[in-house]
Amino acid sequence: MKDSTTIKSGVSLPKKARPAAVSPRFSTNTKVIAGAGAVILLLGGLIIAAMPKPAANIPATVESHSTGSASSAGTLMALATKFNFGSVSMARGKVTHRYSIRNTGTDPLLIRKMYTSCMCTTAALVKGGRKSDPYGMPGHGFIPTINEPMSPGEDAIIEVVFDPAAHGPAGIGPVERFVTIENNAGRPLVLAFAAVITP
Ligand SMILES: [Cu+2]
Repeated sequence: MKDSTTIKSGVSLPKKARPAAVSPRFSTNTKVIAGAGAVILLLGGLIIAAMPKPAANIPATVESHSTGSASSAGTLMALATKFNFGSVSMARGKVTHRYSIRNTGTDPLLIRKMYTSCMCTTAALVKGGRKSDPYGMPGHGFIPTINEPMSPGEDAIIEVVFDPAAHGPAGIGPVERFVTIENNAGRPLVLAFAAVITP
């Protein structure tokens, strides 16, 4: 009798305790799962919040497109960019050289400005039977904007006049001068010449 009662009570107690112990375990597990779900939702929200950043690239692509389409198809070239007068006598006066230039591109271009590196040198544009005013050195006179168009394949002449006596007797010896032709198709075209000035 004593054994049976102790067995009954011993058996009955664990049976009551088990369901009570199991049900709290389920509830804690669901809380952990719910907590993990909240973290995933939070991370998802952060990723979505970070997504609009690539949209900032749109203005950059528009910018590169507009610069790419701007006047890059015209090209101003010279048959020869350098010339050597050799020995030039002050007593014999001014000397002239004609450079041939061409728009070798596929689009029209504009010659904007022309100027020389020294007051002893002038340059004029000769095109279609017309000759421009001679342009000199910036600072030795106002350099106007020319805006002379050149069609694709069109030729022109840059007529350069050099005065060996412009610097007086101190100007004897070797010299190098430059003519710069600004245009809307790219970098300025620079023509150069050399001379050795004698009395
Ligand atoms: Cu000079």
